[in-house]
Amino acid sequence: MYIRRMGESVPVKRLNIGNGIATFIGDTHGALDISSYAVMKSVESDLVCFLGDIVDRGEHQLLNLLFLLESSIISTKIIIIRGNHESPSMNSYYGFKQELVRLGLYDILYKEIVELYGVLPYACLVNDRVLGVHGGIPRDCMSLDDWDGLPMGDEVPSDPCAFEILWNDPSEILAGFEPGVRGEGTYLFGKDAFSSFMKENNLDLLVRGHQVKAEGVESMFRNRLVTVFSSKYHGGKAGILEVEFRPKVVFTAQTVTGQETGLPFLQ
Ligand SMILES: [Mn+2]
Repeated sequence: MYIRRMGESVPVKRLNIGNGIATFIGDTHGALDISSYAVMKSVESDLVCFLGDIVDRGEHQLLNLLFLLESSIISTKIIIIRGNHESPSMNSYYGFKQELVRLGLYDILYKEIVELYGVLPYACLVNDRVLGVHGGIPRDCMSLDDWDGLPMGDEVPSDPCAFEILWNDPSEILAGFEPGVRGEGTYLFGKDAFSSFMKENNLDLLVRGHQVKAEGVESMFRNRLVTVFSSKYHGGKAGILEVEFRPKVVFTAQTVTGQETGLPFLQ
């Protein structure tokens, strides 16, 4: 039902918002109040991009997913890209399958949810200058033109580039790529790899989630990469990143707590 309503499925969602404001929300992991707050804030933004990892871990995983799907269908300003937790293997270990079983909805809903993971974009590109992904840059797809050819519809990304976009992490102490600590097929990317990628694709800023940050938002690589983490279930603050195109790209970090969202029914 949702897939039919979600429209065209593309690996890289390209958007042009002129001299507007794009808001990026990192991993929410079932934090429905943070997601609701961000969607409400979308009236002040020209785009709100959720960087994946919508389910697993938190209190309202299914509601969070359905709320964001509905919001993205109703409003073209709201988009969701895929995280590494939009995957059945992760959902087995980190709580989403268990939540669906507990609600008595597993048999009814899970097959369609998994199909839906396969149509979520791997990246969003705003004004050709700011790229949003869940994890990071992959070793063997240094041109965004290659990303446009990534296969869609996979339960778990079969293409190594697609997999790494969801899983890789930055490292300021490395130059190139090194195997990551998250398991087979995951990599860390260092400053030279990052610089090459940004130059090759003429980008100003890369925004990604995937790593817990105590302050919710953290920048690296001389402010050209920002990690945003927006779940309240990891002990840190929930980050929100606003990127203004003035037309120079300027970003501002904010944080919010569950209490501050003004949605007490979800506390
Ligand atoms: Mn993640």
